[in-house]
Amino acid sequence: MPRHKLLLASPVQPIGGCSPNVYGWDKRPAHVRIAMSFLSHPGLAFLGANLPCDVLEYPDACAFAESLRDPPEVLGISFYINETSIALRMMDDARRAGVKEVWAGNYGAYTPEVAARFDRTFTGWGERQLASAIGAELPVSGLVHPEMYGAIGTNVFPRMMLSGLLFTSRGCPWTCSFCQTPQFYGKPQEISLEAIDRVLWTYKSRGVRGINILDENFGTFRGHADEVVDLLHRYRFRWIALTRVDTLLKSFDRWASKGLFGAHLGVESLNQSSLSGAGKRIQQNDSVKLLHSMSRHHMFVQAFYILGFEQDTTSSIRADVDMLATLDVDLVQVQVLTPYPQTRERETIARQFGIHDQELTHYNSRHLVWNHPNISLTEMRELQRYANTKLASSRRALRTLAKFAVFGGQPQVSTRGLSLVAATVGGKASALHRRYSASLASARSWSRVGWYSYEEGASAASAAEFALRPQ
Ligand code: B12
Ligand code: SF4
Repeated sequence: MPRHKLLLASPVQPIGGCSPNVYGWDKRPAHVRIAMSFLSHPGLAFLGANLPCDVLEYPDACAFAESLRDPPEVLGISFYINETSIALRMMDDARRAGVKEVWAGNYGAYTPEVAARFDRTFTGWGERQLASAIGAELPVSGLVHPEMYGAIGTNVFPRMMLSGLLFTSRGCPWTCSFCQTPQFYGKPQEISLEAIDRVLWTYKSRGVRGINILDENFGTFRGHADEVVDLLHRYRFRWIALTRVDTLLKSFDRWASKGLFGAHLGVESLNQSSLSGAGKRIQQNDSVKLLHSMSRHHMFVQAFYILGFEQDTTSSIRADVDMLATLDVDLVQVQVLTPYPQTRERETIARQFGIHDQELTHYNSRHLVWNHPNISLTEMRELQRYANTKLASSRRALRTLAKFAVFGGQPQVSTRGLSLVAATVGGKASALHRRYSASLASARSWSRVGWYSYEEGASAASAAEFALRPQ
């Protein structure tokens, strides 16, 4: 019997029910645009599937207030660093409502100054730590992989496609200087094939046809990844994976023959000196080569692209963006290099250039918070706009729709695409659409307004409420 009545929640959202569509961020969206939201919160879903606790995913203010009417003994909040002020406000509300302890987890809990404000913090994988904190046992049969969904769609079609989310490994063995992940999670580990098989079977039985693998780097454990790929192929899924350019290049032919439909790729930069400086150890040529191969197969590509490495200048960034715009990439998530706490990047930047902005709400990869040697704040904003206008056009969105509906991720025009879309938006998946109808409606609302990150939204008034210590 657990010792505590525990509620786990993610931060209060202006639109509840799903994660924000962080891809439409500039409020001047193109006529045709692609939108993606998560209907499940992976961190909380894993904890909820393996431990006795209640879970509140993506609440709006009303849902959160309602959850405190009969207050739990402990509230655990899962938040990212830029959501810190929301988490602190939730903590205050919870205490006023009679909650005895407030705990924090996820990357938000990794900021030392923030951790001190909570009764308890958890960094890294939570299941084992939380089990011991509440005196509960984890399932004897091993970690349960929960059923979780994401939605992708467009503003020009009323239905969104559902995909099953899959994690096959945890952690990352690489050590890119700007990234918190390796330190935060520690040694990478596999998720058992049994757990993966069980959840894939569930997705299949619900009529899901597409799988979205969101490991930090799918393929880290090559043998294990190959076995997962065989399973995906056996279930006849089309799948997309979050991975690195070098990892995908090594396995491209094999994975392409077994249902690979696209990738979320950390391209980070097309500027070789920036890549080397960040310890990224990928080659610019490799990124371009891989993107060409994926284009030949009409595969979906989401690229993470970082602006503002120390070597970058306004003209080098413009040249990079122009080059990126010639490549067949569907969604580019343009991020401004941010010195997140406890990274090598933060130490170096603080020492060499100084960090002028300690306001955590701005640590969302969209603000230049440090003194860049070559680029001013105004220039960076302008470059972000330039990148967004060039990379998020209606034309590009139409090309993406064709990849899904006309090619289905195949080199030639294929009826598989339409059948995939038809099956995923309705057909056997209809029951799933009904189950998630409220979250899907929220996802469509997000696609209309575009992401307003917290500093722009209702929480802006309290943006200065909490900040890092000046460096
Ligand atoms: C899915 C995802 C998203 C989703 C939503 C995720 C969500 N939580 O709802 C979306 C697309 C919305 C998103 C957005 C962003 N993301 Co993101 N995202 C990811 C991704 C791909 C997977 C995260 C995940 O689900 N992991 C799996 C789950 C099981 O692990 P987990 O969340 O860590 O949860 C475990 C533990 O942390 C712990 N735990 C978590 N919460 C709690 C709470 C308690 C009380 C306890 C005890 C334990 C506990 O237990 C869980 C189970 O073990 C990671 C990259 C990666 N592969 O890790 C990036 C990543 C987390 N994102 C990142 C970034 C930068 C962003 C953005 C800022 C990017 C942007 N500019 O748009 C935005 C911020 C959005 C916002 N909310 O403000 C960064 C780091 C963030 C940071 N350092 O704070 C990452 C690591 C990518 C990277 N390498 O740069 N993201
Ligand atoms: S950026 Fe990606 S590859 Fe590099 S350390 Fe972070 S998770 Fe690993």
